[in-house]
Amino acid sequence: VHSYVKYNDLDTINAWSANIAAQNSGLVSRSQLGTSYEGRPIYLLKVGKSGSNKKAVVLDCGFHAREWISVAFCQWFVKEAVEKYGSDTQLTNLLNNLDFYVVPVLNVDGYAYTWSTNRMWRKTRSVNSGTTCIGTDPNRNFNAGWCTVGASSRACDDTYCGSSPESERETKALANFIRNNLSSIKGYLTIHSYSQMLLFPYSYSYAVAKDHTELNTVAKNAVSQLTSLYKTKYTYGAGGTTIYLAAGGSDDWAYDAGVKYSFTFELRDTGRYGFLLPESQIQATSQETILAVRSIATHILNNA
Ligand code: 0X9
Ligand code: ZN
Repeated sequence: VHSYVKYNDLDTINAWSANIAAQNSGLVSRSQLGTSYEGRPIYLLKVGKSGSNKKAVVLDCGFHAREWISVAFCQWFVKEAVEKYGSDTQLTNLLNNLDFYVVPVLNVDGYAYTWSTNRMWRKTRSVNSGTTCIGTDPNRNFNAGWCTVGASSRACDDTYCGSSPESERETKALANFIRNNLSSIKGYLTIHSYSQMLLFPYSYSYAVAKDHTELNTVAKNAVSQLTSLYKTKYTYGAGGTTIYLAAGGSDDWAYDAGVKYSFTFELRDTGRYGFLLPESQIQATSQETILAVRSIATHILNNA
């Protein structure tokens, strides 16, 4: 049975997404973004009041299979949208004027595998030729300095970049969706864990993004909002200098494709529990993170 304060398995999440769309048809609709390597559907929720020429923000969770708090956050975000639409002024204004395209779990095969077999799995579950090692790191598989730094060309490694950019069905599906909707998509938010950081381009080099100053201000304000709730400390900045150089990420790719407001969240914690963040922290983590997402979305609405 589904719970917002527990980690839910993929079948439960898929049943939840069908339900929340059916029960909130004026605000949420579900479609299929694509199909995974192992044949699972990858769902996409469009969250927003219908209108014409709306700007849109993509919010994805579950790139890395073991980052369960990310997946929990996307569910919380949709729950808050449907529960507070019409009463919360800021949220109502955002949903009236923006569409959020939410991918509750991108790496569905990997996520299922963390439930069935190996809780610490990170990658996709695609077969690699010439080895028994499985999977590609989806966040090294985008065409942004692909496999030049902070990524491995060895299929057995956790940061394997894949056989070519977008070699994975999961990354190809997301990239195609963004490419096909570039005229409306103004923001790209990808949710990972852990380390309590808010990152923006670039991570594939130390090059300073054209919009660095603005993105830094947006990040600073988002982190300030996040921290205001429970005093959770976040750092923020360009990925290369704030976390590490790593090419092939979706944030850098989306930015270079033309999505100016492109951010990676690294949610709680800073290592005490790491990827095994207790369920008792889902609520607080989600609530503080939503404040940051609202802050970024408000900036997009007013400036994009
Ligand atoms: O290394 C990653 O993919 C992310 N950290 S994680 O621990 N969740 O794996 C950081 C991604 C930052 N952005 C890029 N490297 N493009
Ligand atoms: Zn991650």
